[in-house]
This record gives sequence, C-alpha cells and structure tokens, in this order.
Amino acid sequence: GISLRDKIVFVTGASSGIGAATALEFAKLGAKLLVCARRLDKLKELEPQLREAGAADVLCFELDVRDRDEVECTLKTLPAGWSDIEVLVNNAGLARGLKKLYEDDIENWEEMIDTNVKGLLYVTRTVVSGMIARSRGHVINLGSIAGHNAYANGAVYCATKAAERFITDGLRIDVNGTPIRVSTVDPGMVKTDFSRIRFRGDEERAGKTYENVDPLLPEDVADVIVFVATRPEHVVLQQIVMTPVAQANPFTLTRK
Ligand code: 8X3
Repeated sequence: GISLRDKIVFVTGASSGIGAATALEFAKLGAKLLVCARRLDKLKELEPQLREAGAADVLCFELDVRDRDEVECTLKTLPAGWSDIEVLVNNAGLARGLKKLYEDDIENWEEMIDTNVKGLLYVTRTVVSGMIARSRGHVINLGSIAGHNAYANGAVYCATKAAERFITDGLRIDVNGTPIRVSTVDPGMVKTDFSRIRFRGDEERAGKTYENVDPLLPEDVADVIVFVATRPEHVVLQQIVMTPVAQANPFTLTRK
C-alpha cells in the first residue's frame, strides 16, 4: 500500500473507542496525527501513546463537531504545517437511547442528528474544500450496519447512519474527476463505550450488549480503516461492512 509517513491524518472523536484505536494505527505508520474530541484531557492521555507508537508528530485540540462556527474557525486556522490534511477520518458520533420513536426523548434525537449528520457535514465541508484546492485527500467516514437496516427502537440512530451512507456516496460523486477518495467503514457490534453512552451510564444494560458474544474490538475496525487508507492511489474501497461472525445483521445475533 501507499505510505502515510509524515502525512497528516485527522481523526475526530479520537479520545476513545474506534477513534483512539484508529489514531494509534496511523501513528504506527509514522503519520502526523491531528486529533480532536470534546474531552481534551482524554486526548492528552493518548498523546504520549501516539508518539511512542511512531507518530511523526501529534496535535491535540478540543472540538465539538456540533459547533459549526468552532469547526470552521478551528480548521481554517490550524497551526503552520498542520493544514494539508491527507486523510480525514470522520469518527465522532454516538447513539442515545433505545426506545420506540413515539416514546423517545427528543433531546436524544437532536444530539445524534447534530453530531452524526450535521457535525460530520461541517467537518467534511471545511476539510474537503482544502483537499480540492490541493487535489489530494481521502475521506473515511464511520458508518454502521444501522445505516443498512433499521432496527427496533433505533429509528433515529439508524436514520443518522443511513444519512451518513448517502452523504458518503454523494460526496464521492461530487469529487469525481479529482484524485480525492471517499469511503465508509460500517461496523456492527464493537466493544467500546458505545452502549454505555447510548444508555447514559447504565452499566448493567450496556454490559448485556456484549454478553456471550465475541464483538468486534476497536482495533479490528482501526485495522480496516488503515487498510482502506493505504490502498494504491487509483483504488477506492467505497464501502466496507464488518460484523462479528455471530452477527449477520442488527437483529440476527447468536449468543453463546
Ligand atoms: C453500532 C452498531 O447495530 O449497535 O452502530 O447499531 S448497532
């Protein structure tokens, strides 16, 4: 595959889970890691690990992708040497709640739509305009099997991931004719803070999600993201769907 040594890789939501694992995998390739999250303290804990793993350099900053002005301002005024983003991994995202649509908490919807859809758009708009100007770059979005099938009590989360899938496809069409590549990696069950966040700290309910099943690990997804990013420049892996073997789709899961 192609080398990402000294190339800038930007990962959003890098403080934990798939984002942190992905930053670490790119660090091993000697990339320059540009990482953001809402929790700067968590990122600061990750920074020495990224350096130790081989990152050419690391720049951590606090960013809430929902804040449109903050996204634009921060990304347009990156320090010297940090603006030529080669790979953007749009990882920031979350699920909130698992309830019937007509009983669900509207605040949960706002948070998911603002982060998973609007936040992704804000970051993409800003970063891709630079990629177009430089005539190079790769956007890798985090989708989900939830974007392929709606499941019970997850209508809005699934809708945000379906939106992500179509935004990815639409963007790929819009950059067609340029060297820019656009991909989506769509995992099923991954063992991260996903369920703890979805269930707002209800550890028992969150734990049950991963009981008696070998879920994907964040590193499994990071591995695939790095594979996607390192294909020869004429190759684009448009969409990768990956699940634990025990999971065929969101509602067909066999527990041991
Ligand atoms: C996470 C996968 O199926 O739990 O996006 O929604 S699922």
